[in-house]
Amino acid sequence: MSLTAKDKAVVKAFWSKISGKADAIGHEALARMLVVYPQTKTYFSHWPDLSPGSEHVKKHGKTVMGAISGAVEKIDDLLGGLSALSDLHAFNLRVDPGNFKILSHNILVTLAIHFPGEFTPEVHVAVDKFLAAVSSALADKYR
Ligand code: HNI
Repeated sequence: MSLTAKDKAVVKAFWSKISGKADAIGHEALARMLVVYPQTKTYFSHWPDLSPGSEHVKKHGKTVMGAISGAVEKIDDLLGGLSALSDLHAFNLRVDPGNFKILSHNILVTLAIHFPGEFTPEVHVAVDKFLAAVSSALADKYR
């Protein structure tokens, strides 16, 4: 299910509206993932505090959203653009790729809550497809 030119335009337009809140969205999405899907905590056991609002969760939420905003810019070449990050998650971090879907879901929920007016059905479909494409690019090195 690849992104159409229309999907890409919709994602870019939506992202330009939310980018000012990207850090907060990233923090909330990551915090939600850790609370609602506690099995994801195993990857972050080296952090002293995994609760919402903690320093590491805030900082990492910002990092993850920064990478996703970067992916919006590289939307025409997600495989190339996310290749180094895929290597890192596959070989160093050894994150089970099923978790990408879980984080994507939490990002989608957080966006819908914070931007009820902008989160139209059209935006929902395009952003869902985009996050699935990002996840698939991140999982590309798992073989
Ligand atoms: Ni992920 C580190 C981006 C999903 C576990 N991750 C990063 C970094 C980026 C990043 C950027 C920092 C890299 C660096 O230091 O060079 N991660 C992303 C993106 C997604 C994602 C864009 C999906 C949309 N990561 C996940 C998931 C998990 C995950 C689903 C586990 C559940 N990531 C990690 C861990 C680290 C990490 C663990 C290292 C964190 C640390 O502080 O040690």
